[in-house]
Amino acid sequence: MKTNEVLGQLAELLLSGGVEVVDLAAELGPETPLIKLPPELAVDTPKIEIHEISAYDKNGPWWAWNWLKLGEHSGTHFDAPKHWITGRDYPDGWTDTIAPKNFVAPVNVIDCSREAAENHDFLLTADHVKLWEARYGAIRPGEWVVMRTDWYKRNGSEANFLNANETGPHTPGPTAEAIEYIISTGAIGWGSETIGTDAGQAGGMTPPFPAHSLMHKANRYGLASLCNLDRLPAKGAILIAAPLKIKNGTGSPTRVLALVPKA
Ligand code: 23J
Ligand code: MN
Repeated sequence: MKTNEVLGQLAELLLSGGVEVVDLAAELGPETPLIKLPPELAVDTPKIEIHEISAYDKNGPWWAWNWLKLGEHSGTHFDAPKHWITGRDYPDGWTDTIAPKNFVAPVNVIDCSREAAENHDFLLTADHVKLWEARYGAIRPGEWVVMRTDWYKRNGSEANFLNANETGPHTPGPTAEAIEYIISTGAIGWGSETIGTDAGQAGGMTPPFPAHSLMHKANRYGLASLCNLDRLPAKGAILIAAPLKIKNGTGSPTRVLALVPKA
């Protein structure tokens, strides 16, 4: 495999459309759903604000621009290891200190859309991940693993997306054992279509919020509020997810993209 030939072929395929660029990010704005944590436990991220500086007017006659009020963990976003107490000691765990090679990696897509439609609290187990590997091939070190649920189709409505009632939020996610197994494969990160990388009921699991707690303890990453995972193959796509280089950032809204071979 000659590297320059492969990159040249990729360039041709990008230009011809043989490799498609699929947008895995949701629109970012004042309507973007944000996580709501129990008020006795935590302070929430404020709603996104987009403030106009000028729009080809007296504030800037030939240009338009805005300034933003924007949480690190808003919309489609990247979770850095420093986000969680278990990952607090990794010097390369901030958004500005993660090695950039980790922002481009193959992705494994586990389709749980049928299960999540039947059970909003569906939990992906380690056995389910192993069965998926038996069918599609091993998850290799350095790759992403993402959970397709089609939950992104609810992203337009915060109430529908958070799906909370008097017993809290009800959204699908992984068990602690599934995350432990995924870490054992050497996977670089775990992604989901829901508001965070954990299930809605994950605050009551052991450990609480296992996707956050265990992935970040292992210096791995998270991706939340992904869209369009139904447009990806189980294997064979390449994920591009580069957080903003926020100084000492714990996460960042991210325009996550996938390079997908056209069928
Ligand atoms: C803080 C506490 C719990 C969760 C989260 C943040 C997220 O989902 C996040 O955006 O990292 S579950
Ligand atoms: Mn987050």
